[in-house]
Amino acid sequence: MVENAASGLAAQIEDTAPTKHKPLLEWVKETAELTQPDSVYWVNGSQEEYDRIAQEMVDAGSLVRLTDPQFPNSYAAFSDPADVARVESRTFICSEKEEDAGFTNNWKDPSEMKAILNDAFDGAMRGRTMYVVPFVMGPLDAKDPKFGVEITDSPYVVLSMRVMARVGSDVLNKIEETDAFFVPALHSVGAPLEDGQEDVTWPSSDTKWIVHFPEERSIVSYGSGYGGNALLGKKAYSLRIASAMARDEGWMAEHMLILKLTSPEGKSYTITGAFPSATGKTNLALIDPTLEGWTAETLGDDIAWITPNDDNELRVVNPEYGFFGVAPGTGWHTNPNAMRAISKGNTIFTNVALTPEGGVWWEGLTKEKPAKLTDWLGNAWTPESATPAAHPNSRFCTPIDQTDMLAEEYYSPDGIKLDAILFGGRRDNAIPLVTEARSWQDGVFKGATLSSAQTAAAEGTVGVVRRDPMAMLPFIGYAAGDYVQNWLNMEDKIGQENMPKIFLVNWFRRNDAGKFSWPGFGENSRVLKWVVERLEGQGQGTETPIGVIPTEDALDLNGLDISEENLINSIQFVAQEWHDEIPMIEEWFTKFGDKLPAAMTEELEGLKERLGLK
Ligand code: GTP
Ligand code: SPV
Ligand code: MN
Repeated sequence: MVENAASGLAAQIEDTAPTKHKPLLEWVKETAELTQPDSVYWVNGSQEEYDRIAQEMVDAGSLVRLTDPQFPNSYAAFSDPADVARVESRTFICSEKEEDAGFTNNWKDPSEMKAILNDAFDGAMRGRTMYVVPFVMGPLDAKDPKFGVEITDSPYVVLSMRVMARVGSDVLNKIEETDAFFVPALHSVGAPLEDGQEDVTWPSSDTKWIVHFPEERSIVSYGSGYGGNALLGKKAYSLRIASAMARDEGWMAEHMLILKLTSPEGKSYTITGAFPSATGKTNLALIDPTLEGWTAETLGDDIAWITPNDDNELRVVNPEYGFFGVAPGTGWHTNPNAMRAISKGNTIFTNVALTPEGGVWWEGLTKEKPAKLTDWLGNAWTPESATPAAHPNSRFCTPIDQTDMLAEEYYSPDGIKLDAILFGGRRDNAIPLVTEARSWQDGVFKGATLSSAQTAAAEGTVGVVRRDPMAMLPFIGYAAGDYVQNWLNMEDKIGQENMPKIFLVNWFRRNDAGKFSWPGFGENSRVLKWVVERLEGQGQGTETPIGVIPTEDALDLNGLDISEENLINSIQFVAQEWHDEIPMIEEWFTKFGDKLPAAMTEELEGLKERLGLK
């Protein structure tokens, strides 16, 4: 019976598919035969379609339409409490050889993994609709557009993908016209419905697999509906698969925000920032500078594709189309630009709390806590409740063009010239507020040894410090040593004198009272100003063993209310803290084995010497 239904479906696909692209049709048919959905639907990307799918979800009880006029045409979704973040322990890079996945990734033999996935996907979409979502990461008119097609049985994923990526008929037509390669990205929540079985609001499976085949450039994800596990254009494609493409083609796919900053003199600079998950990219990307006369425009808050060109420039493009931002901590007082974008509507919130007015709330949205809420688990909540109202990894998903500060270069397939790169960690100590790297190679060393306290963006213990190279630990699609080498190679491509300057930053140092000593958010513009001054060959600094840090009076502190103690605690270099770091870095480097580039050992030895440790 099932077989009949499945072969009927294959015929239906053949007759009704809006494309003749052979490999795509074959893959869709094969997938339908394996997963046995009730029906197949090709996503065209229209507003009408988005509204209809959202309405179907509202009718089914799996999406809440917000009625508070502060959030027009917006929805809230609530996940299964066991499906709230990326699952790094279930994320795999299945290269042919284990050594090519490297020590930062889980690995399984590709054919072994395919057998497992084949079993998991057998009948996995029973009782559900299989959606086919054609998408492109980056502008459709790029020289070499990076296409993908996500097959998913989650309407939530369909709606979110339409916000986060360019999807639909235009993309499909271009794939067909140019007979383009596309990355097949197969996703199921892994919760088939038997005849008459009632659905739950957030179907998912206890078993989760987030799998990448970097050599054949394909993705398979099973069991989760959340964020990077399921919106496969994002981390799976634009970082893990794209980083492998980038290594082969001589560019870089990075976990970075992209910010265009214009000084009072009218000079513009582009700065990217690689900070680990939930460590401040969206906030810096949307910064509202507190310094008079400085203008910030954004190009992206999470992913940057960086390509050397023939004019010896690094050009940077954001492949995404929306923001998937951490909700907690986002408010009018911390991130007004994000709030303005969200308030235009068309936003999908996940795992936030609901207000009695039919709006949303999360910790940090307002300074005052509302008297009454329904928390993300559906329970009544008051300020006296012991648990947070919103999940710490709750998110807003908003179209990028809703921000008033979007730079026009966002739309350019050639992107924008890159001038400076920030590496940032969440550290109570060790990393000063800002340090200028001594060279590109030293900057790569700073990136390769970047450390940060873990956050709620992935499973694991929040607060534990781990090394997170270039903020890419969970996203490098191949061996980490080769990845570091790819960074070093950029200098050979465009020349030492043309390299962006690299800076190490930390907004999260704590004082003796355990409080953040630097106010952060809009005040980070003071650090950006110093960065720009250094690019212009100005800006006072003190030479330290790790690089140049600003002198106390080099930072523009005009109008800033900060105690002397907090200022010093923020910007200082403490030799002892780096003496303590060295053994940790040495241990970290042993993990790279013989893939560790010699340049990294050279930098480590140089640092030890400058610290007086040898
Ligand atoms: P992902 O989307 O997971 O990659 O995160 P992200 O790097 O974009 O982090 P985001 O900007 O969303 O910030 C995460 C958390 O850090 C939020 O709760 C912010 O309020 C907080 N945060 C961001 N910038 C600052 C800052 O300058 N100082 C302090 N103290 N907190 C900050
Ligand atoms: C991150 O974890 O870095 C995110 C959220 O940006 S997710 O899309 O879930 O990866
Ligand atoms: Mn991220």
